[in-house]
Amino acid sequence: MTASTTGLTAPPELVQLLTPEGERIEHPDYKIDLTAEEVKALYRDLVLVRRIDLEAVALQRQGELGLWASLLGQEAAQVGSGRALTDVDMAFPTYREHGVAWCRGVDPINLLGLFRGVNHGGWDPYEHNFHLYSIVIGTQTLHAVGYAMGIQRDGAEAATIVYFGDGATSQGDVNEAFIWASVFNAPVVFFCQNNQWAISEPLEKQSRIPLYKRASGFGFPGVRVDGNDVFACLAVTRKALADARAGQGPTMVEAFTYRMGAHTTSDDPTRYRVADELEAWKLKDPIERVKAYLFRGELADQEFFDKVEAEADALGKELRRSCLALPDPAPEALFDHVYAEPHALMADEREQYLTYLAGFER
Ligand SMILES: Cc1ncc(C[n+]2csc(CCOP(=O)(O)OP(=O)(O)O)c2C)c(N)n1
Ligand SMILES: [Mg+2]
Repeated sequence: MTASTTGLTAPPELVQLLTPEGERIEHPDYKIDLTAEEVKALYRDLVLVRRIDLEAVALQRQGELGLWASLLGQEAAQVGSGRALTDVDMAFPTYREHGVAWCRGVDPINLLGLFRGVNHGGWDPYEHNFHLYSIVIGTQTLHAVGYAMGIQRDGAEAATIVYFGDGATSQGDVNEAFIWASVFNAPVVFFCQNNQWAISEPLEKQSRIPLYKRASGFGFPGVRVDGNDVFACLAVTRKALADARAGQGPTMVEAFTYRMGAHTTSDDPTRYRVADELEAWKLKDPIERVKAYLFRGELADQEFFDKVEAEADALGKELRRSCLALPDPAPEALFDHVYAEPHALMADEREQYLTYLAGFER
């Protein structure tokens, strides 16, 4: 594997507004003016989202969750894009978008309930305009394009964003979604978090060209952004969403980042990737660079950082407490949300299942 295929060399086409050292740089196409308060709010989001993730990994390790897909390393991509959304926009996530869920206002306990196996989806997609997690790779891109075409026909001034990974770009569904979005000029942003790995398959097994360049073959713009730079992710996604709302059709955003953890808690990445890669990406940490920027510009003092840390501690503790207190659902609840209306087959199967359960001594 060469340095360029493992993503260790930042490609020149990368949109970056904040260097890994915390230095603010300009980009001619992506102007962004953030107040100190706005930067501090982004920093808080990044820290809290990382803490939710850390607590969830610990809970899984202690047997309290069935599984967890960590977002470690991808906080800036998720918070930057998540904070670019307005209330009327709709987001379609994969299974790793805990940071976007946070930005949409979904209570993280719902995410934990899903991975604990005590709820069947977790939240009402319309409550926060955040769709249900999708585990089947790439399917949500078609759902998102269908939704985008719907709001386009309604004449809504809103956009849709859909999240997917580098591996998902090899799915037929994703390529079909690109075509439909393109020819119908659908108001959708394809937000690809290129975290360099699809479980154990490296990026070089998905594409011979940078992923964002795929977009031009489908007839819409593609842009590669530093996925560890929350300012750049915010600016690039804002523009893509604004273009979509203004009737200019889809954009593909490739957030160039790195999956710092395992694919899920069931995976052991030491079996297929080298530690050097991880070490190199640690230097590009999305949180440290915002902290350095705030320090450098004297925009925040130690008291602020301590306060955010204390808030993260409290959030982690509360999340753990409420996770352990989640009630188990009734077994027959499995049949409740299969159809919106009562359904004879479901009713039959529910009865059979209850009879079966009644055969056990409790
Ligand atoms: C249609 C389908 N095929 C295979 C899988 C198994 N699978 C789960 S995650 C994954 C890799 C996805 O990689 P990527 O799209 O890069 O997303 P990441 O997990 O890195 O965020 C695969 C193949 C699946 N869930 N769905
Ligand atoms: Mg990936």
